[in-house]
This record gives sequence, structure tokens and C-alpha cells, in this order.
Amino acid sequence: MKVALQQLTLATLATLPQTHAHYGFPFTVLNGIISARWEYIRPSTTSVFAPNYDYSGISAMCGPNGSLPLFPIKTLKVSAGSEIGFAVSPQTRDGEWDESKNTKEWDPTFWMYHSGPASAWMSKAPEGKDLNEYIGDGDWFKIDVKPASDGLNWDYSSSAQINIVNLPSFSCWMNFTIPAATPPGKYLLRAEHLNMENGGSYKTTEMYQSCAHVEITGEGKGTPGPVTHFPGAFDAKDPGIWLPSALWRPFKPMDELKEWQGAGPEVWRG
Ligand SMILES: [Cu+2]
Repeated sequence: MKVALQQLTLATLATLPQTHAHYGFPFTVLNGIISARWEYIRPSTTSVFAPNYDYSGISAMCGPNGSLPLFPIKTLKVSAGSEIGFAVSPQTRDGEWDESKNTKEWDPTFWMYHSGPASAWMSKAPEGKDLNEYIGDGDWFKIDVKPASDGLNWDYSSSAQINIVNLPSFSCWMNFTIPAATPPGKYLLRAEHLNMENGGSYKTTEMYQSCAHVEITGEGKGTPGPVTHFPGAFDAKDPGIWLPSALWRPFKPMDELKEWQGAGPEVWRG
């Protein structure tokens, strides 16, 4: 990672992890309740917390080897129209799957220390198919994006004063709204956070993605679209992925940051 050291206080410096491997999102947040680790988030390989640069590959969907979960997980019931969060975690020191060293609880002192835009996507599993067996090869549509609302600072950033639970008051999770018109059913819900400021060079954008297993309830009768597929939903040259002008922040508000819609299709809001 690259951290703008001049922007950090001594206090935050002291709490930066000594050895970090960036971050991931193994927890969901619904109605104020933070899930257990990997309770509803599809576990992929141990490299799930490393930044992903394979924008056009299959791992861009749910992480490395994320076409099927590493082990079966539960499905979270979410009513259409509600907001769902993805809470951040550091990688455990000696490997995510080392039971003896794994920190299973959500750590409120850790936050999304990169600043960047976020987006959420959905793909419905075939009728009658369990999400643990759905490889994500169906239609995908985008349901929400989180740009820099003020044109200056990404809404989910290392310094955003949101998601205050105890402390610190930084971005500890990112929220997305499920469109009210989403038809009921079982879906993969993909969340993505990007660090586009890692030098600004081509193919240096750090991509962090997680997929939750959710069952949408309600009376939604919308037709989500436009749709796309993984792999191939986007590539490294898409301005939603590679935006050199993001580096000019924070000298002046920029429409490119305010109106960021991400790579791939436009957002379906139902
Ligand atoms: Cu990083």
C-alpha cells in the first residue's frame, strides 16, 4: 500500500498494523448487527485480502478461486429496499485459515485505510440452486455506487467520519442499498472497494472484492439491468478502474470523482 504519511496523525500511525496485507470484507452488517467472520461472505483463498489486479479475470468476481466457496456458508435474509454493509478486516498474521491464530471477531480499531470508490453488484442463482453451488456465471447487474459526493473526498476513505460504533470513527464498513424492486430470490451480492491512488499508474488500482450469499425477500417485480458477466465485466483501461485524475485530489473538486459510476454497466436502482 501507499499511505500519504503527511495526512496521518501520530496517533493513527501508532495504530497502523505492523505487518499488513491490505484488507478484506469477511463480515456483513445488517440492521446494526455484525455477522460472524465468513458467516455470510463467500470465503475464497488465503490471498483474499491481497489487492486484486486481475480486473478482467474471473477472480474479479468474488476473489481468487471464488467461483465456489472454500467451505459452505449461510445465506443472509435481506428485505428488498434495505441497506446492507460489508465490514473490513485485516488479514490475520499467519494466514486466514489458521484457526489457532485467527482473529474471528470484528475489530473496531481497524478501518479502510485506503481511500477510494465502492460499488455493489448482484447475480441471481438459478431457481432451486443453493448459493453454495452457484458459480456466478449468470447475469450480473450493478445496484449501487459510492463516489466522492463532494467531488473531493471518496465517501469511503481513510479519514471519512462515518460508521461510528465505538472508536475510531473511520470507515469500518461500506453500506449499499438493495433496490426495492429487486425480485425475491437467492443472489450473490458482490461488494468492491478500489484504491485508485496507488501511484496512479496503469494497472496499479487495488481492487478488494467480496461476495455475500443473500436471499432477497419482498414483492419486488423489477427487471434488473443492464447486465454483464464475469469474467469480462470490465478491464484495466476502464475509467471506473483507472482514473489518473483521482491523483489531483484534493486540490479542487472534480466532476470525475463526484460522478464516478464505476466500471461496467450503469447502476440499476429499480
Ligand atoms: Cu494497500
